Amino acid sequence: MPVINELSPLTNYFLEKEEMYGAHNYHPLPVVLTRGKGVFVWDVDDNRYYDFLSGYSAINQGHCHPRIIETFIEQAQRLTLTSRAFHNDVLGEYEEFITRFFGYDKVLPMNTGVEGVETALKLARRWGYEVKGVDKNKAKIITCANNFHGRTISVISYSTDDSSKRDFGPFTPGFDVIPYNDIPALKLALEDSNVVGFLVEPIQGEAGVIVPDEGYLAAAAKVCKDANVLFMADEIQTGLARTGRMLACDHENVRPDILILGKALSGGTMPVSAVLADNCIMDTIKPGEHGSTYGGNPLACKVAMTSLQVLVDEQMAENSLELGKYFRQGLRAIGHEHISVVRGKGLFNAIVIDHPDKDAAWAICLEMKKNGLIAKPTHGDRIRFAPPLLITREQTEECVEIIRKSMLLF
Ligand code: IF1
Repeated sequence: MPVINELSPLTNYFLEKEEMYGAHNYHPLPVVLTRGKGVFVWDVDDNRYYDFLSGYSAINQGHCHPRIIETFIEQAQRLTLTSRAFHNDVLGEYEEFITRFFGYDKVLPMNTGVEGVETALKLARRWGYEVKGVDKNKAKIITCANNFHGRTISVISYSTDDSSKRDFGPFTPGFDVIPYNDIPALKLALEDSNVVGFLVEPIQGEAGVIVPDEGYLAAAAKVCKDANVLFMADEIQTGLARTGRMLACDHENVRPDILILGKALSGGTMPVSAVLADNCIMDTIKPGEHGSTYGGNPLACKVAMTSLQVLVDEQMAENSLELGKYFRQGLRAIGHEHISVVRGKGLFNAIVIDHPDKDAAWAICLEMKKNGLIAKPTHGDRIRFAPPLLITREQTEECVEIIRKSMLLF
């Protein structure tokens, strides 16, 4: 890999190691981070950056939040894993906490987000056969074009993004894809009595923060209810205060039949995911029919409780809602000819770069890095902006100025 001249020897040292010994399954921004605190991260040359990706919204509470880290250290020195072969004195406390927090009968704890999605798919199918009465192995789940729900083979089976699925076949059957933000298309799809679930991102993240029309989620939930189909919300990226409410579904007072959480559920410390549902769905799973080695481990449970409590105690949803509006106003005020779209909800935003140079978004991210803000393009021309939710008004203002200054060169 050519050494990029303007990078320091120390930065190149780490880049070259990854190049030599690591799978090339990512193309990261050329920055090597070594420390994080709140909205800031520092690279190995002690340059400070605003983190405008927040670990793809896994770090909503800010890097190394003191209360979350304190909980982590305390539990890590006591008991980290029992497996589910035995009980422990944390799991039940966590299950009660999170089910009351979100208003569901039960939770099934997992680890990564995609494991949460796979769990939700299994629950929907199992409910379909045992409660709805769909013929065995005929269950169908509806998903949306331009979705991102993770990278397992079943989940990419319904991806419409070639880079996520090319040459990974054969794929898992039982999924239909309809256009996002299209109620008539959903109604039509639900005419099939074998449909057991509709899996949807309240805002499509990887697609470039695609916000559906006002009322889409509520209308989709109603169409599903009328068709006896489970409304399954993937709030792994949109949830946990990111969009200005605890859940993106809260903006439309929609209560998903199956709620899938991940990422910031641990404040960026470790993979923690959760699937919440009521008994009529969750009780279709019997002992020994689903699980994972680390699912519901005491360390994850303690960290998740503190991570959720911090969101509430520090009013991060309210801050996200208010500063998200302020941030979008600032971006629009830049009035740059090549910023064709500014969109988002709360502090979950993106801009679309309309520029003759197809690599302009990447170059803009490199320029923003030089000016102290790190973000990364998605799908070439979209730059996602998602800072930790404890950012202040003054910091938001400073970041708009960094973006404006960086755009001057384009
Ligand atoms: C990557 C972005 C991608 C997610 C939603 C489930 C998952 C994700 C809505 C799976 C994960 C991550 C994965 C990471 C980059 C990032 C991402 F949208 F956030 F930007 F890829 F699309 N549902 N999103 O966003 O959760 O298994 O990763 O814990 O794979 O490159 P996971």
